[in-house]
Amino acid sequence: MAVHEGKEYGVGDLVLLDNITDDSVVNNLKLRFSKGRIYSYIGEVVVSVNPYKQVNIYGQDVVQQYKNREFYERPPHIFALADASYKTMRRLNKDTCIVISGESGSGKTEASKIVMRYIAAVTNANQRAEIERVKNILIQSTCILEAFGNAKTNRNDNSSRFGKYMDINFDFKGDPVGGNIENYLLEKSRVVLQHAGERNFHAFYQLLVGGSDKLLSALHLKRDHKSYAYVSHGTAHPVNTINDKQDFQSVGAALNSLGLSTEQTETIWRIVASILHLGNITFTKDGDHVNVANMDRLQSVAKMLHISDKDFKQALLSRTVAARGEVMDKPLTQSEALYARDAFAKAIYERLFTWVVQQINETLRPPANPSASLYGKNTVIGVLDIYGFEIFETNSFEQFCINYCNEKLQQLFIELVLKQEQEEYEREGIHWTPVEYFNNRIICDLVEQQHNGIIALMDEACLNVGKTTDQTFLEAMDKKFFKHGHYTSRQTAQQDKTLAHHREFRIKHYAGDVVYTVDGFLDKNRDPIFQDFKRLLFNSKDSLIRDMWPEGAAHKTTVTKRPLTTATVFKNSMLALVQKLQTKEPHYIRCIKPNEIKSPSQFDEVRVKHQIHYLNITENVRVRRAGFAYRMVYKRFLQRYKLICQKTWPNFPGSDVDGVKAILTEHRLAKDAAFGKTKVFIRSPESVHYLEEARNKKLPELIVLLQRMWRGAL
Ligand code: AD9
Ligand code: MG
Repeated sequence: MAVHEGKEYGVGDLVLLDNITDDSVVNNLKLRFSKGRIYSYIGEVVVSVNPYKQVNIYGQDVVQQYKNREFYERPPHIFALADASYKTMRRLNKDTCIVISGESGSGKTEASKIVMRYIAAVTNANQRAEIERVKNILIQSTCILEAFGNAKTNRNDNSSRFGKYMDINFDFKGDPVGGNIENYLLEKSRVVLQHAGERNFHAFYQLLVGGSDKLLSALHLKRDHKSYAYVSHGTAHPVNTINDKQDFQSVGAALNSLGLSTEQTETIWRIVASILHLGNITFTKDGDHVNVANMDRLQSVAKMLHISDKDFKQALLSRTVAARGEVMDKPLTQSEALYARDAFAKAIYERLFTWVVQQINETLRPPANPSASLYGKNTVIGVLDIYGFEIFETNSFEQFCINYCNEKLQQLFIELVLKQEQEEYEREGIHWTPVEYFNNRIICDLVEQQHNGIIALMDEACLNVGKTTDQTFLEAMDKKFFKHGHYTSRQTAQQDKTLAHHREFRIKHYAGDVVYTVDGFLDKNRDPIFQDFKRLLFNSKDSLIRDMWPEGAAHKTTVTKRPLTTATVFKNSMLALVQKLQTKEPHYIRCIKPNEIKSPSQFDEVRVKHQIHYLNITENVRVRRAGFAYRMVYKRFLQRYKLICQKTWPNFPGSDVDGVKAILTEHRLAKDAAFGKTKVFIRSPESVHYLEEARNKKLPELIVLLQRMWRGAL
């Protein structure tokens, strides 16, 4: 078994550990990490440790070593998982998905790109032009999505600030013919505010650093990012691991490959520029009268968005209120005007992001393929790459959503891995005893339960505009979750010194305790954007901007239905996602972050142990082993080990299962095995080691024998 690369590399498959504990798992991963082996298996689950350096293991030569091979034939690698997912899809004509999880900075997005590159490398043997186009867009789209949806955070220089699920559609020949991206909740508050050490979305800096002088002048921009409030809060620019100039070029090329016109690309950068200008608009106050302090900024924004200065000014300073068919303008206070400005900036950016995703989807829309039904349906591989679990110094509504999303994925993993395993034993008629593990369903329920969960309480609070505040929402939660084992607030735990003040609550997540600051929760959940802004953008002279805001067509007196809250939309999209993943054959990549300092050489055992623990890695190994460390279909087992048994070498005349039994009996291992319907199950890793060693000993003899035969033949 190639998984055994030699003792100095530890075990490639963690189920082969002699003693399964968190410590032994950590030690094994540490040993492998120190030898540049960043991947390990738990059966068919890949455990990936972020190397924090370029590793030369993704080339075309390596692709060839994994193409069309079985999982255990080569040392652990993501390529094997990508290949298994692809093979399952082709052989069984079944949709598959690859679920990548792990905390922020553990390597999920990189893993998803490696999967995509592998799929691109092993398909389209006939060089069909249309397939090449699709592959090119699949690869290029990541660079666009990262520009607009990723940012430097204190955890990761290229942190995904949105969730992404990508379906790749294949035709009956197994070539990619299209795809679709679903994006989840972009962290748009970053557009207007970044914490110390962080940046806004990459696109802003790419434009300022990489845009030509001509472009910047057309956009009324100065190159110095410090001139713009929205990109200088975090004071983290430039980042030494990021080349904004080069990235700007790549994004331009990628946008081009989508088939966007020069005008459309120009509109994208004009929108980005408009946000930079917006952030510099300030307001003066004269008595009750609020005015714009710097009209030149306002004019720049209007010019970028092709809207009228006058209407824009009015939308910034007042708000249309419609009551009983009457329409009137209500002036905003200075702080309301600032709030409106920021809400406007966030909304424009979010729409731009959604529009970009839509363009990618348009170009990837799979063709209706009449021939597919003749040969079986078009099949899909889904790749899920979300924002990882995160704990910051201050955690807000966004972290609450991100961490809830991670809870959902953990829940899916627990259910499916356990279910799959159970099903396998049942299918094969093997008796097994379930393994104990922590089920995080209780935390998912705390957040999402209808009427009784945190999101339901938040929505209820949002209904009572004016009456409820973040503080009263917190009190309502305290009352409701007083006895909940995974919820603590300052009020419910007066003694608790870790909650610094009265505006915080704590959730005991599967991956650790997170203290959330309740400030802003209700506002972010309601997420209001005034009708006036929508109308303003709908009336833009730029048809693309106009198309982005169709709801601006509504008349002033139209009372629009209250939209669903942000958290509810997010919750619904998570439920739909989980449902979708459940219909597919899942493959898992579990990513581990080896240290907090992005070092290629440091392996922080405490941090890794914590991740091993909450990812249920050790339980996963135990479940996988639930008595049996190893399993293989009879035919393959016979092929692999027939050389170590006199009865089976060189050929066994009987059935595969009898051949396997003959091998195990000759080596006195039959008692350590169970015989399922299609597979042999072996209980202890020692037996597998023993078989492998016997095979390794025999191989040189065979080679000598073969050489003799050769010479004889010559
Ligand atoms: V977050 O939840 O989006 O904040 P990710 O996606 O888990 O996070 P990411 O893939 O962005 O983490 O990895 C973080 C950084 O680690 C990358 O920018 C690389 O510098 C580094 N990395 C991760 N995986 C690899 C790899 N296989 N080879 C080389 C890697 N570098
Ligand atoms: Mg990521």
